[in-house]
Amino acid sequence: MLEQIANELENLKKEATSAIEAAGSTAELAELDIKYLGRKGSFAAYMSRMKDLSNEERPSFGKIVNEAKTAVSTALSDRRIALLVAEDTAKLKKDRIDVTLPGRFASVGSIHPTSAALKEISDIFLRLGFTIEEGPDVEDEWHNFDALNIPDTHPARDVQDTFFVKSPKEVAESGNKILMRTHTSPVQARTMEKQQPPIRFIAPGRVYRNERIDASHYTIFHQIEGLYVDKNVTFAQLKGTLMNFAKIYYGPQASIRLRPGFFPFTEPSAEVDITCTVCGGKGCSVCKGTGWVEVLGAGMVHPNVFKAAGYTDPDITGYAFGLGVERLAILKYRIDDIRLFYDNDIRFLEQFI
Ligand code: FA5
Repeated sequence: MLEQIANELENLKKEATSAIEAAGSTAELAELDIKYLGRKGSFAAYMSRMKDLSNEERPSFGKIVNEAKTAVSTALSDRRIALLVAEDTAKLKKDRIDVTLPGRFASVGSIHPTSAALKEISDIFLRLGFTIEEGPDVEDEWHNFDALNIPDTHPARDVQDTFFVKSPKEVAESGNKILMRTHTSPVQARTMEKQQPPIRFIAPGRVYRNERIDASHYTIFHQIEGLYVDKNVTFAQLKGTLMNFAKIYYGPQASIRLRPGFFPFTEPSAEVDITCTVCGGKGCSVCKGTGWVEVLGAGMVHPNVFKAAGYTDPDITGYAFGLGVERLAILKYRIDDIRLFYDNDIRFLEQFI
């Protein structure tokens, strides 16, 4: 009897171990575990036959069953380890991340150089005691020209230089031409209309000119107007303010040069140059070999401008200036073409992150 059971168990062990060897997944293995070693499994069924054996046979029977069970249990855990390793390897292979691949670049926005320059320049004048005023981009003829002592015959009023907005019919009806402001100076007229001296402000903004585009001229650009009106304001104060500004914006080595100029709304007037920062004043293509670049116009407020604003006090004087923001930024960042500010070429803009 014992011998027969031993044979049967040997066969069961062989059957179980070969089924275990053939199992292709840990799930399949779990089923075999239940089938052979489970509470109602094949080996458990054998234990119930213990009662049919004599007392002498029982220890040997127990030994044979345990050996067979241990063999099957070892086969199960060996196969389980092998399958787990194989499954893990397959998963790793499937989900493999190549850490040597270049990362996907998430582009972040950057401040446009014009905005950066507008803010930096404005901040300097705010620190020097100026406030900020604003005026409309779509302007009327009175504020852009008449109030600034720019006569009807002035070439700036020509359609060649100015973008007019209203049709000739609308103009005939209203009697006032509407245009895109050609400079920020109309903010002078608008502010003086509503405020009495002392006045000290800057007016940053966009201006429009109907002119030929080249490396230093564009049809849309930005200016910052400055106006200081009080009793006994002097030309020396104007010069000092502009010199201060140049040194703060470009560094202590920067200098300014004033040349006689003409603007109908200032008298005397000056064209203001700044040391060419590209060549340090030695002469290069940006400064056309002169060592200086013209960046702004300035002067003492013309009496006719005060008259148009209704200022009558004879002790009132004032200075005004209008600087070209892109021209200043060109010098600061050593950019050789104003068109780059408007092309929106990402390779250019990325350099200002
Ligand atoms: C004026 O526009 C005067 N309103 C400035 C002024 C204000 C003078 C107050 C006196 C008192 P002008 O046309 O020169 O002046 O322009 C001033 C600055 O704007 C120039 O020095 C230059 O830096 C810039 N600028 C002029 N035209 C262009 C253009 N087409 N593209 C880019 N920048 C320009």
